[in-house]
Amino acid sequence: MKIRLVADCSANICENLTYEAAYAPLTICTSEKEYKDTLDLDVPAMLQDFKGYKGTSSTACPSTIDWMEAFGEDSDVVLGVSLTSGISGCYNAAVIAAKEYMKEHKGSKVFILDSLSTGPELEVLLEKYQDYLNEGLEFEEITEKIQEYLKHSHLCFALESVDNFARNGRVSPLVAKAVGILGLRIVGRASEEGTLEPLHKVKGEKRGVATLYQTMKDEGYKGGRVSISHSYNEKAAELLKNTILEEYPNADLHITINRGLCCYYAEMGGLLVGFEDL
Ligand code: X90
Repeated sequence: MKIRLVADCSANICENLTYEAAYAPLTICTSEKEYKDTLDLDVPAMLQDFKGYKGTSSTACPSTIDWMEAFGEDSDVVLGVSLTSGISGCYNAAVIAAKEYMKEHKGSKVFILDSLSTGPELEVLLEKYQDYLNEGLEFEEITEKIQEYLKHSHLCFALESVDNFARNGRVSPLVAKAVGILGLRIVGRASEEGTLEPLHKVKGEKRGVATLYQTMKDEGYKGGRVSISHSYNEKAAELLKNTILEEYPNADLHITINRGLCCYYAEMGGLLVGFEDL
């Protein structure tokens, strides 16, 4: 039986997966260029281009064709997770693709979870799918259990800028304006509705990380699985990692670097953390 784990590229690259995995790409567009966030996108080069770029930019979710390609040529089972329907059409496209795929590949089963989140929370969810597969659970059991697990997984973030969110109308201009002050970081979470919810404004990186950890604990973190991702800010990611391990030395934790889409929205220095409250 051919099994595939699938997400969109906002999941970054999940190195802990032993099953075949694929990522449907979103696209980041400027008036000069389009960057399709596939595995071969040169993210540092894209960020370099953005440094000198003053024009408009936007993003586009994967097409149904992109999703179907990610499902593979002849998969029997596809377990997928998409970035939040609260701020993107990504999930919608995935659901249409899933129906089409099952029509074209008789007998195949495709399930897509609306994560109501993004980034490293998707990684946590993919790893959970993998646990269920390793336990030998059936497709239907897995799809039920992952929806239950979603109630126990969370995303928190510390961002130095939400300009690209504002530029694309994905947070209110009021929120964007409040963060725009130099040196301030916004610490928040993915809300129940799958939108960006700012909770605290803090000055400086150290305080940013401390507040991020406190926010994780407020969301119920107690030593379980964690995935940290960052936009070229290894120092902050390591600081968060050590803060977590100090209290929970056995936490199952790893760090990844954001790919194109997360780098674009979380912007340079941005730190994201996906985790379970179990
Ligand atoms: O064009 C599209 O459909 C893309 C829509 C937006 C994608 C957002 C990805 C954000 C990545 C930011 C972290 C905090 C956001 C939490 C919100 C749920 C990184």
